[in-house]
Amino acid sequence: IPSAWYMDSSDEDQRKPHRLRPHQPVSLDELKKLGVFHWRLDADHFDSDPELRKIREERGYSYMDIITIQKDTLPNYEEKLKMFYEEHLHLDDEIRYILDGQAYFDVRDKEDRWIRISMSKGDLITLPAGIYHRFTLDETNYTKAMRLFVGEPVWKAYNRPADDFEIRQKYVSSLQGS
Ligand code: KMT
Ligand code: NI
Repeated sequence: IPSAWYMDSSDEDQRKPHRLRPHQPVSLDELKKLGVFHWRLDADHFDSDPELRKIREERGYSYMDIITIQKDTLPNYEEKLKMFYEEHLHLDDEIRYILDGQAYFDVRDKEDRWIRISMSKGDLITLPAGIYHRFTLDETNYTKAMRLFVGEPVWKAYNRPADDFEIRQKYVSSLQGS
């Protein structure tokens, strides 16, 4: 919870699980070493959840909005999904809380291999600034997610290669020795 695994390299439908054979799971501890953190919360009561309030206060997540990713409700659905699945990084942490449905976040490990993180209702995840990652719906084609941010949100994504950014170099050096 959530579960994560190394991906195969087939170019089949991105919405499929893409597990390696044999299955190679990735633990929460391994994700932590990459700077990826996870909480499991009560998504049915997100608007009054003291645990969420505490996380937001402690980490300064003052901004939040809710995005429903589904063909009929998201403007420019196809275009956005395509963008989300381009390998990219941000200058700030990416903080997402799945309120309904499910989805995958893929992150690169230290050896540049893809790890697929399966997120479902109640999972909150933080991806560190500078990590290469991407996002996709799974075969259910629906998720509702809270987006959190420290201060005014900056959604700008830099597609790979973005190795010259200071934040990228900072992230890479943070991996040393962990
Ligand atoms: C991103 O930058 O990868 C995203 O915003 C993913 C979609 S939000 C659930
Ligand atoms: Ni992103």
